[in-house]
Amino acid sequence: MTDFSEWFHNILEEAEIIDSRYPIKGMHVWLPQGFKIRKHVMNILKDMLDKEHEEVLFPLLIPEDELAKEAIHVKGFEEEVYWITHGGLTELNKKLALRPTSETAMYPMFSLWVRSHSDLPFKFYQVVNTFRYETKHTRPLIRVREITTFKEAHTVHVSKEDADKQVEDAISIYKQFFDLLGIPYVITKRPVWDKFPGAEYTMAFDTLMPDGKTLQIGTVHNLGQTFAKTFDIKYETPSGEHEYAYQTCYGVSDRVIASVIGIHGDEAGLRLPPEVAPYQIVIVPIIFKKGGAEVLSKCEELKETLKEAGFRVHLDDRDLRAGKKFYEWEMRGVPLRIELGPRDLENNKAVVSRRDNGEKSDLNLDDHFITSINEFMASIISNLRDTSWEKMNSHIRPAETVEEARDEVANNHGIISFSWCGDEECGKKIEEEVRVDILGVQGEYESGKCINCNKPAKYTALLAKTY
Ligand code: A5A
Ligand code: MG
Ligand code: ZN
Repeated sequence: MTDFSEWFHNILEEAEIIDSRYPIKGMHVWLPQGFKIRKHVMNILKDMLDKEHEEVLFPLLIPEDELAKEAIHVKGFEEEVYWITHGGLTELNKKLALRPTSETAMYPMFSLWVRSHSDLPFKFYQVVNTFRYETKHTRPLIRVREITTFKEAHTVHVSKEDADKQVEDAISIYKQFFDLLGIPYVITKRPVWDKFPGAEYTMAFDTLMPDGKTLQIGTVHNLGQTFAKTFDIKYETPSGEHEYAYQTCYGVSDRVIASVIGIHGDEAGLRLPPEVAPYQIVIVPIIFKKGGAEVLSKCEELKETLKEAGFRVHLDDRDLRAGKKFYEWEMRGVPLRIELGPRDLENNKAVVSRRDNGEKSDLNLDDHFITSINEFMASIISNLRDTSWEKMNSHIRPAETVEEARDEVANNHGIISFSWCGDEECGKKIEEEVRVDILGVQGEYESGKCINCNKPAKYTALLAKTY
């Protein structure tokens, strides 16, 4: 991929994921193929969340006074909020914000709902659109002004320990989710100047895109008692006292779909993990002049068997050259293609071709062939996952000095790990000197010196050019 940005833009159009010609900057139309991928991706996550969370749906609009209540939070979002000022011709006496995120929509209600310790924990989530007037360069799915696939979970707990534990649980849910999609990630604790507005701390998942820039694909925030104090979310303890609750929230967006497309894609187009592919299998009959009807009816039979086994399968019986069909389905990322011609029919077999690695093999159409298909699917996702992790890991390099970090970044080596004292001023200096962002820290560091100030290092930190 020589120019990722151009590749990404083209594939969204060619594979009919998104139409970016909608006449508002940063807002796009989901097309049928994209919508299906989005649906399957979100269903994976929803199934995981549904085990312990309950799905809810809050209004899109937030009254100005509620949004303004949490000072740090509103400061963080003030330049990104869209406002509704009129109802028809009448000026509203209270402006209404289009949610940039839903803390200030939900928490006034949480304050009404939380009564006793026995009501807790609360674990809610919703999948909604949110609006952010982004000033950085917008890109479909990656930085949008209408985030159409905003999954936000919000939890309430009786103790700090429970909230800390919830952060760990959320991280483990997101790990499983990204693993199922084969998306590699680094997890860091964001520097204080980059945490979510109002949070005690933010844990973030970043992945590495093919152009060497990292993309934040998920965040988990420990909100402590900040919002509970602002919105008066209190519970009665067993001994009858009233205590402020502890909260967390965590979210992902359209960026997850951007990473599935961008990270697995290749020169020929999409390479979709079977779980999220609109069609998992496409059957292409190889028809010559004779024997066409028999081949077609065998293909129909195959399609029905695969459908009954639970696969999303399509029989492409259009009157087109097989090569043209191959090209098209490869571009759309269909994980498996089955080709069947008159010779195969005689031998009761077909040819299976994998999109992930291009390998072709014979498939005996005996009683066990569904087992073989299942094995192919499992092998495809594990191959996509392994190769993506290898690629990302090969672009994580250590740097001993600020100069070295700068060179590595300039040579497009992705993510740089380095020793850092943890000091805010020093960190900002590093960001300035290397012209990158510090993603965050990965844990306590035992020995060594900060690459910038030479003071004893506290952490191993990561930096990268970011989206
Ligand atoms: N309420 C919490 C969960 C929240 O809003 N967190 S957040 O601000 O970090 O957003 C959650 C996730 O949405 C981010 O991790 C990022 O992956 C994604 N996101 C943020 N702004 C976005 C934008 N303009 N376009 C696409 N995705 C975005
Ligand atoms: Mg920054
Ligand atoms: Zn330092």
